[in-house]
Amino acid sequence: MDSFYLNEDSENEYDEFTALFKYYKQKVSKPNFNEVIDFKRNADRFAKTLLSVPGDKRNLGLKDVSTWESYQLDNCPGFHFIPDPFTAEGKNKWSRQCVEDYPCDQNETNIGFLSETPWKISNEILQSTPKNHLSRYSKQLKVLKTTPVWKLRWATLGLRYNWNTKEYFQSGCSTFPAEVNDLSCVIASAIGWKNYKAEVAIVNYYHVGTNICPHTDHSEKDLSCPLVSVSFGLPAIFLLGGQTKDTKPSAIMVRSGDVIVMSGPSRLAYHAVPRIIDDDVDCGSADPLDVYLNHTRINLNVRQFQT
Ligand SMILES: O=C(O)CCC(=O)C(=O)O
Repeated sequence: MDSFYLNEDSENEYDEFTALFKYYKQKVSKPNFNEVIDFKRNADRFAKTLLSVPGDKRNLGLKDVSTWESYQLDNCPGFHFIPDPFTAEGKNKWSRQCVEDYPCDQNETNIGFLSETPWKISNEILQSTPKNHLSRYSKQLKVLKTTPVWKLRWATLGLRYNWNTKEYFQSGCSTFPAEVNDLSCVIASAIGWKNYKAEVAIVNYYHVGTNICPHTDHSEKDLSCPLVSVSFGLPAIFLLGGQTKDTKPSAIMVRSGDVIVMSGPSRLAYHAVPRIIDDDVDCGSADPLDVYLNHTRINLNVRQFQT
């Protein structure tokens, strides 16, 4: 299965959102990215706001908050894009937690409840000299595909989620990581939302060729609280539309460390990730985490459930 939320998406329907989703998702030929909004490469084309939050947040792996910028889109009020507010160490720390810690600790995953980290890639295997004319890159990918971590698609933190009914289970929740709450509070507060309380998160793990279909996140009790979304690893195309799939979405380039906040009217906007962008180069590292992130995108998607 390479798509999440297949039952919600009507792939045979024709609407503006589905049409663009299919365009960016296509495998036959590489889509053209000319229309993709790239806040990093074309920053001068977009209005930006400087953000600030008092206090030193370096313990959360964040750069000085007075250096953060936020971009918004006229056609989708409440949407904020904060280009990579993390330090390099911060990105490493958060992605490692997403792979090593969050899939266990009584958090449910698509491969069940894990008693230990699925992270089992030996440095030795990754560093060993490639045989049979395989480049190191191909060898690393081959090894990765044999490890449990490759099977991870999602993990839920806090309240468990019923993917069929799209409701949260009220019981059997795991302890929500305090640090994820701290991180989300700083981000929410930077866009002016005080008293955020993160209660649920879905960690999505995407390999090249996988995607998440058009959907809205409407299962939370209080839909006025922002959704905070943080990405690590491979870049991706993120589609952001309107309240129905008849609105043509904007395509936005999301890279490692970038943060998206969906608040106000954008909180219930259709969105999707049709394509993970494969750099297709040897990352030059034998650190298993670097190798994993060279083939994967991680998205930590945080919500407040109720007021
Ligand atoms: O991966 C992303 O950027 C979006 C994930 C998402 O939409 C979700 O978890 O509901």
